[in-house]
Amino acid sequence: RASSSESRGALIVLEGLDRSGKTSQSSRLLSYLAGLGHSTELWRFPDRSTSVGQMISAYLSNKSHLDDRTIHLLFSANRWEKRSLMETQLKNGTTLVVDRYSYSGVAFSSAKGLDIEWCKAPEVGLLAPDIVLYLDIPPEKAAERGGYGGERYEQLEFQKKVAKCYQALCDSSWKVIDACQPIEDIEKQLQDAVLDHVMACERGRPLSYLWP
Ligand code: FDM
Repeated sequence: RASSSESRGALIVLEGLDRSGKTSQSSRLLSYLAGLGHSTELWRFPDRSTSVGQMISAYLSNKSHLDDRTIHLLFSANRWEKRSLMETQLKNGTTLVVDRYSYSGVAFSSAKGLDIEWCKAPEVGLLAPDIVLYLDIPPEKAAERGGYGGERYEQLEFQKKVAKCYQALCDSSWKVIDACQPIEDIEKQLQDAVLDHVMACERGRPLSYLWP
């Protein structure tokens, strides 16, 4: 082969407000890619299985209280502790479908009033996604879907702020999908959006790093 480019899996990130449908669409996307014969894994952040993740989980369920910057850095640490495994899996050729990533980290913390650049800083050097799929839903519609489970951030007024912060992060590399459409339509649009990226990574698109 002429170049040093190595085949790898794609890093696919789904973002959106609570109740935007990320979690069910992530698993549908995983089944689709697996059905095409791709090696794939479903990941999510926060990863509550680690000791950092348990601190985050206690915070989200209001069992503990932490300073805004402290919890921000724990969310970031939770991604850093998974970074090397993430790189290994991608280089092994496994595509990762990730439910929330650094964009949630920045959007939710800056929605509390923290400076956006301060929020972005600890994410620098993490692997950059090949594509960000944003499931776009008006906060009021998301709230109507019900099932806010009572976790710390699951409140309409706060979700409205988060939506504005996501808008500030969104650039032309994001694929914004109207999350109010029927589930199957969303599913199809996500499938169409990822395929080119999965192929490009197979052909050896180099890994890149936050913030590109
Ligand atoms: N969240 C998630 C953050 O505030 N920062 C982060 O870095 C991440 C990954 O945690 F309200 C918030 C977003 C959400 C909450 O997410 C838990 P799940 O998807 O409901 O587990």
